[in-house]
Amino acid sequence: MTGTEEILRRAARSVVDADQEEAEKVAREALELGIDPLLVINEGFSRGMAEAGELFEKGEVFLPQLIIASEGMVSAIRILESSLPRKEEKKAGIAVIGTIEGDIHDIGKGIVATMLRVYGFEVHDLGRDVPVKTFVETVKRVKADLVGSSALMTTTQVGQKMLEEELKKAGIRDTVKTMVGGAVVTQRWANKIGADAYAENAMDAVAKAREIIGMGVDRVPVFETPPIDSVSRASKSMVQIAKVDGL
Ligand code: B12
Repeated sequence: MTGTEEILRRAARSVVDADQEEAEKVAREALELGIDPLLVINEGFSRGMAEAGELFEKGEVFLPQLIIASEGMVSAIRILESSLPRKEEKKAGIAVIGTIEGDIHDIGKGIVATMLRVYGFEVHDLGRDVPVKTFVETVKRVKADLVGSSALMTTTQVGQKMLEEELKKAGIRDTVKTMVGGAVVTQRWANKIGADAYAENAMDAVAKAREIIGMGVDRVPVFETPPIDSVSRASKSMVQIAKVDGL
């Protein structure tokens, strides 16, 4: 096993074991070894969170442990983010992002925000549990090119639809592109509510963001990091994707 593989394995393990100290240690060691921080976030910690989620669903892990696991992952990501490069000097666009009201899941949204920043977007991260009106007001205030909303629960997914409606009511729907994501969200849902794009993971989000704000697919960034589709698929398969047609 190479040094990188070992780091990725330990990163994933630290989340499954809800071992915050080890998660932070692995993040620091990864930086010392010069391993790509995005690789460690996407293929190490995120993989571990997908596994922890599976155990949670099976009832083998309980909420308090999942909370500690999440905290460990968040602080490890913070350490890794401190050394992330900015791939572009020129501003790619202005993005507003947040997790829909009623939903406190923010790890994936945070990774998307980070990736957008790395790829040159000015990102206004509103955090989690964000009322639709705050999204709308911020889009207006910062003159955003893009607004991304995250929903991890079927109950909060409806907020993404409300966002589409409220942007229309405010008369600014034509001035901003909308992108939706989160474990329960699908391309079908995005089509249904009239969002401009759906992205399955953070890298897909960067590519789609650039595409919809008119930077062209030919300029989609080339990542050194392997695709994390596997993580997203694992994550999705764990979620009972509800029939949201009625929402
Ligand atoms: C970690 C976690 C938690 C943590 C959250 C910590 C945090 N700070 O975020 C804690 C322990 C606090 C938590 C709490 C709860 N959770 Co929870 N949680 C999870 C879990 C296991 C993993 C989520 C995660 O972080 N994944 C890792 C990241 C990297 O992946 P991701 O979020 O999918 O993000 C990626 C993509 O989706 C995409 N993406 C995400 N956001 C966006 C946004 C945009 C714009 C775009 C383009 C893309 C994009 O890119 C990301 C990066 O690749 C999921 C299971 C799952 N399969 O998702 C359950 C899950 C989401 N939780 C669930 C539930 C029910 C809850 C609770 C209600 C439990 C309870 N009984 O209290 C509470 C929620 C309370 C609330 N009001 O929100 C359910 C939701 C079920 C449903 N279908 O509605 C799930 C699916 C577990 C389950 N199957 O039961 N949870």
